[in-house]
Amino acid sequence: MMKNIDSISHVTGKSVYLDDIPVQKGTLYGAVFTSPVAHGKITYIDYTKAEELPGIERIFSYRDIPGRNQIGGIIEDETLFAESEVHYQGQPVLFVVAISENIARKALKLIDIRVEEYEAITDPREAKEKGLLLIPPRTFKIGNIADTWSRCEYIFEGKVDSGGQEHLYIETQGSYAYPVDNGSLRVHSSTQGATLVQKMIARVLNVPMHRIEIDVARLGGGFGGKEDQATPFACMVSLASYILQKPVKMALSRHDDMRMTGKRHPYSSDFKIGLSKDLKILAYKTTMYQNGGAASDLSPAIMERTLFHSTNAYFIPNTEVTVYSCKTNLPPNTAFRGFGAPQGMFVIESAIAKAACQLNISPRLIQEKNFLAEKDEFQYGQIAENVNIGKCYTLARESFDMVSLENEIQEFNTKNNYFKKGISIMPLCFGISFTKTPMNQARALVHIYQDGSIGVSTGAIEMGQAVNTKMIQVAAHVFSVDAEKIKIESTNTSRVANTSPTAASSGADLNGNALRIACTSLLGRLKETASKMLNCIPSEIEIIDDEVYKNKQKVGIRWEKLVETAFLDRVCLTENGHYATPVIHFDKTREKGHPFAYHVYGTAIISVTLDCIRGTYQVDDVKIVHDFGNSMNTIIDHGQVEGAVVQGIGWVTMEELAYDTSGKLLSNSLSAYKVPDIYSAPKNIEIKALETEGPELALLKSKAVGEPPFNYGIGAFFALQKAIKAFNPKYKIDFDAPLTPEKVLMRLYQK
Ligand code: MTE
Ligand code: LUZ
Ligand code: MOS
Repeated sequence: MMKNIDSISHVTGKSVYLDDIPVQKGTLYGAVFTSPVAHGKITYIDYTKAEELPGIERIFSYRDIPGRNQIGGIIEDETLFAESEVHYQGQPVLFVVAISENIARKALKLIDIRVEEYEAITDPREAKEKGLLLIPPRTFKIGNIADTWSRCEYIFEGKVDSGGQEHLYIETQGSYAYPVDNGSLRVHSSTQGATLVQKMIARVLNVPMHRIEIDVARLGGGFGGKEDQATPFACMVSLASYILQKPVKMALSRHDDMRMTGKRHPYSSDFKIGLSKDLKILAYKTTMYQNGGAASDLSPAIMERTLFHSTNAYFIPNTEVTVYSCKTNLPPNTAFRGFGAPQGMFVIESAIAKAACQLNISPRLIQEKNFLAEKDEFQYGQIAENVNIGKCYTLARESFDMVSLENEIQEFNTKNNYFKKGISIMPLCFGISFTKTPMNQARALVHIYQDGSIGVSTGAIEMGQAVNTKMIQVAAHVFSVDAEKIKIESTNTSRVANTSPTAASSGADLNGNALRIACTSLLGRLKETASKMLNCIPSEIEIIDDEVYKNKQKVGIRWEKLVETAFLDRVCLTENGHYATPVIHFDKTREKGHPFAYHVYGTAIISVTLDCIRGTYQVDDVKIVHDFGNSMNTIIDHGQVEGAVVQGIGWVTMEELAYDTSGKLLSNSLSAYKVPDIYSAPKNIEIKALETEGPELALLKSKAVGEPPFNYGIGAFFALQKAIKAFNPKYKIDFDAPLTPEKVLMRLYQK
């Protein structure tokens, strides 16, 4: 199995990130001056003193923008620099450019600003009450809940809260821009969305997109945090570079990155669930309040994915799910692995946990009664095909001996007074494709050089998920040549244009299929050359392991010779491949369609041990059956599952964002914001693949893997909840994630 091509250069420090690009002579450095209050009107601003500081080149405000002061992608509601009003603490107001980063940061302290403060709102329900919505609410429904409640044997209601989450990519946001020929700019950006950055810079500068070249070597992590939010920083350095005609660079400090950028959306929700006597879920209604922050950013799309995944892996014949996207005075919240799906799944799993607790049964009994089956209709109209949830669950139940695990835990709990264990099952169904159909397209540009080596450019951005390794595998597979022959170039908008962000777990699917198409077409040309050389027809030719075969016989012509001959014969050795996912469509006016190419399924069993004196806990075991399809790289795919699970566990257990009443982020450093480390990661993660052929629409039948397994982590919440309940039967179960040790302790001794 091919290893991640970056692994050696990562551990030896040779991989190039934004900050490793050698800077040009005369490069200037930028720092951002931001709003000190969460909501208000700027009544006075004076930066003459800052400008006089030796080494300061210039300070930019919205007045210096030659084009539009607007960087909103889906909704145009976000300025690059505040004009008169400010809407969150950390909102960019000015961009200071100096001969060094130190001087630029020093100048920030000399800026005098006065803001007339308005009321700041941080709670989404309060925002909704006041009519502060980013976009109108949306509702997905199927069947008729109103007529169903009366038929339900049991009805339960509750409230569910889930918190935000800091991306904590190791490389902070940053960008480097410099003028090139013809009034153009070349911009290096740590972004998942090169074309979005290009488009917004062009908008801000009022130049055509062809003047702006974006180049991305790789990111030190993105996790969604750089799908939209790399853009403002790239726009700022570009503005300064364009006006000054000098190279300008900036990278946020960790602290600035944490306080200025958006995070996973916190949600607050109400649910009502109705079950029959035999535990079939007949009706489910939920109203969710998404904390969008001060501008839309990707919130409308995230809201949509919450709606799509609000019933997780279950078929519920009558549902009504509504999401309000609420405008608050926090930094605009944004994409984060799972993209709204985890928030939706947490609510349905909470509803099931509540029902099970009230009925005094294991939630598993409700879960297994309600799994999606073949040809069931999703709320959004897509008919479920190749449904693997039942298979994953059954395999997990059998191969991990789920029932004995439950019994062992029960036995442990009867024998131990101050340590309690809990176990939970987390099923998964996650749709693959951007929910906005037009985004599901990609291109790849392939050059075969005269010496037989191959250069590949695609729109995919490497951020640690090893998409570049998968791209090499695709080219090596189609040509049947040694992977050493293939080089993946940086992601560059001049080589591959109009890219979708590398997101929605579909980076490999979309770009890999474009690459497969380009390589297949080049292979056809090379076979034609070979057939001429060997006096036969192209269909008699094969290339296997760098050698030409005719009718399954080796003919003594190596790949290099074939390429050289084709070149001398003036055959075009360059090809552009284009891929657009077939089949998918969605009609927003009816909220029905077939938005996903396929779904990813799985089942996780999570168990925890709780120290009932201290409230501290350990996740012991995560046992997973995951539906990889026909995994093209099991090492990489397992790594993706492990990383995602740990990140998911972090979200529901230890990662707690705290703001004060003025909207200031208190958990703005790693001493105050706890992320999973090697000590808090589960002691054991066991991953078993569900063996299937894999769907045609996945890259080489290998399913997308980036985001779906994040959701397994949610199970840690319910496992902990059960451990608390085992210690304190009086604990009235509630749903307020993250379940930090402090919150656990309070619940252990609740009366
Ligand atoms: N893995 C690493 N190491 N670093 C990342 O930033 N991002 C995740 C996932 N895995 C991420 C990662 C997210 S949010 C997505 S959408 C996918 O990778 C994107 O890559 P793919 O589409 O190629 O799977
Ligand atoms: N980004 C996006 C995403 O623009 N649309 C999506 O559907 C999506 N899904 C997951 C992650 N990012
Ligand atoms: Mo991932 S949230 O789609 O970048």
